[in-house]
Amino acid sequence: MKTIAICGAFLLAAIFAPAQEKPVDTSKELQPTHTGLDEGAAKPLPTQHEHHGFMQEGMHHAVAKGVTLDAKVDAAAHTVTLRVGPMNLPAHTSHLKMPQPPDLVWEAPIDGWLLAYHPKLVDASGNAVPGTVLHHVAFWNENRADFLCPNKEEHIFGAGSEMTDWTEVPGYGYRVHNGEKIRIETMMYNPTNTSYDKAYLEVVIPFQETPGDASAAAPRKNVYPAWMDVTSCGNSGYDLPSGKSEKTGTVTVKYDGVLIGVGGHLHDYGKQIVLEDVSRKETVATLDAKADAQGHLESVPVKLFVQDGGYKFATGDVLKISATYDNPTGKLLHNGAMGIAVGYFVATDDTKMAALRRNEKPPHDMAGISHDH
Ligand SMILES: [Cu+2]
Repeated sequence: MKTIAICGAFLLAAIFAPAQEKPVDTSKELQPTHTGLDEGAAKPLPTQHEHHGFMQEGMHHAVAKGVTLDAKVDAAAHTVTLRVGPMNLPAHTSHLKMPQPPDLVWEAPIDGWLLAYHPKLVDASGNAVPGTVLHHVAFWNENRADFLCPNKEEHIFGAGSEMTDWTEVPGYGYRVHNGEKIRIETMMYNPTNTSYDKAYLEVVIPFQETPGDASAAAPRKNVYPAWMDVTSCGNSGYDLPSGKSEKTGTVTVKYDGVLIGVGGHLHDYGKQIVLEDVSRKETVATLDAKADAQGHLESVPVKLFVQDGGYKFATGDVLKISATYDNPTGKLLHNGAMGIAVGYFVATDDTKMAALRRNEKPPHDMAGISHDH
C-alpha cells in the first residue's frame, strides 16, 4: 500500500476549500430566501429547507437571477461540458452576502459511466477566473441514496476553491442512467479585490456509454463515492474550538466490497484525517494535510489501493474517522471545520446496489452536508 500525494490528481484531494469572508453587500437582485430550485424555475417555498446538501439549517441566501445550466455533449470526444452562469461576483463579498445560483438539475443524457470531473472558472470571453471565488460545487444524484448514509443523496462530485480535479481511474466509472437527475449545488463568494462579471463554472465530464455493439470499449466497474465523515451520517460542518482538537465519528459498511482509494476533506487549520476499520483493528489510511504557514489548507494526499485490488470492507465493518485540527485564532470558529475521508467503493455484488435507486425525490428533511462557515 503506497501513499501517493498527487497534486490535483485522482479524485478527492482537498475537496472544497474553506472560506473566510469580509461581507460587503453589493448585490442587486435579492430574493427573500434560498430554496431548492430545479432548472432555474421557481417553485413554491418549502416549509423547511429542501435538499441543500451543503446548507446549514436556517441559512437564507439571496438567489442570483439569470443563472442557468447549459449542457453540451460532444459525442465524438465523449465528453459533456456543464456550464453554470453567468454569475456576477463583486469583490469582497462573503458567501452569505453573495446572491447564490439556484440548485440546477442536469438530466444525464446517456446510459454509461461518468469517468472524471474537470472543473474550471471562466469569464464570458473564456479567460480564466481564479478558483478562489468558488466556495464549493457539489453534484448529487437525486435518484440514488448514499450507500453508507442512505439518509443522504449520493454525492458524486465536489470541489471548492482549490478546484479539485477528479481524474479518471482506468477501468472504473460512476454508473449513470439516461434521465437520472443530477442536482448541482454551487456556492460562490469573492474574497479578492477584483470583481468578476459574468463568470461561469464549467465542469468537463468524460463519459463512456454502455456497449451498444461488440466493438465498443469494455464495460467499466461501477464505483460508489464513499464520504466517511467525522459527523457520521449528519451534516458535515461543525464548530472548531480554539487550539488543538480532534473529532471522531463512525459509519457502518452495509455491503461487501473494496475501497480503491481514499483522500480527505478538511478546512483551514486541519492537520490530519485518519480512517480506521475498527472491526478489523486496522488503520486504512492516515492522511496528513499540507498547509501554508498560516495553516490555510492546501491539499490532502490520496492513498490508492487499486494496485493491490482494493482495501477490503465487509458488511458490518465499523469505520472510524478522526480529524485533527489546530486552530491558532484563539476563538471558536462557528461551523468552521469538516473532516471527511472521501473514497471510491466497489461492491462485490453490484446488483445489491440497485436497491439504492430512488424514483421519487427524497423527502425535505433529508440530511446533507452543511457547508457554511
Ligand atoms: Cu467543507
